[in-house]
Amino acid sequence: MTFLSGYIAIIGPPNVGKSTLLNRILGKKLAIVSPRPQTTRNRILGILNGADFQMVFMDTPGIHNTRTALHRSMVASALAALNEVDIVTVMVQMDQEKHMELDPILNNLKGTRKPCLLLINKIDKGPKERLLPMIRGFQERFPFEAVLPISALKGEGVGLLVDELKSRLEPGPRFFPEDMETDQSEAFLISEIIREKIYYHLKQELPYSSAVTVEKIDEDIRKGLLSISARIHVETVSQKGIFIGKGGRMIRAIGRSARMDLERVFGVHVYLDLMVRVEKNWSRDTRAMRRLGY
Ligand SMILES: Nc1nc2c(ncn2[C@@H]2O[C@H](COP(=O)(O)OP(=O)(O)OP(=O)(O)O)[C@@H](O)[C@H]2O)c(=O)[nH]1
Ligand SMILES: [Mg+2]
Repeated sequence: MTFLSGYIAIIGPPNVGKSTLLNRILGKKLAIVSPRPQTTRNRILGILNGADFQMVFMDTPGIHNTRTALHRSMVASALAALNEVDIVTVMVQMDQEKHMELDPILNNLKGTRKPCLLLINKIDKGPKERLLPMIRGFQERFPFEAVLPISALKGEGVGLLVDELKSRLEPGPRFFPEDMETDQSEAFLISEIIREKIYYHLKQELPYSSAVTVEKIDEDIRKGLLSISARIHVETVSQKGIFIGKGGRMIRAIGRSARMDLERVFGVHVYLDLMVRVEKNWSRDTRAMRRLGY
């Protein structure tokens, strides 16, 4: 029996459901998800292991027009994924009209010999009769090997997608140990879960001005307790005030939801100490970005 393996990129505009799909395929939450665009900032690997195959999925930041240093680096890392993988899946969502935001992606894919699949996500939301003309439109725009309607949230079409991908794997090694599901460190996963809660609790542009670092993790196995100390970095003093909130209400709310999620993920009690710190205009400063993990 030949062993089959490959890297598979999930790429597309912001907010179409790329991270939701990664989580759905892996059957657990590896990537954070939010109703707002530009949630994912780093590439995240999810490794699907079978007896005779290994598929390494790469979730990427959404591709969009952008100016700040942070967003430029996000988009660059997503586009670079196209060169590093064996199979490309491009995701769009049903309720978008023209899908012009695909142009930079399709331009980057021109001339590639890699199998490219188009995923139309969120079919649970849209009228099904719109699917057929959409599929045809995409096939005219780019020689996709397949156009697959899915619902990453509900799971519809996802099994079929995995089968389609499996049939395109080539003989290759197991890139990662069989019991490995992601390349993320514990600290990164913790900082992402905290960041996810920020997207839910804070309005408008505020989440985009924040970054999270984990300063310390102490595990007391006897007590089943994980003590985490983490920092939220914001760009201005006034943002710091909003993140803390009246009498510390906001930071407590973020901490509480993060702690509940962390307890679910790690299966132990969590003590979470959160601090807010100003790192002036960090998202425009590549050196500060590097310090914060971007
Ligand atoms: N109805 C519906 N909602 C979905 C589906 N897939 C994802 N969503 C929702 O769409 C929103 C964005 O999902 P994400 O997975 O964060 O999207 P993303 O493409 O990773 O976004 P970025 O990381 O910002 O590029 C979330 O609110 C999801 O719950 C789907 O199949 N159906
Ligand atoms: Mg994402």
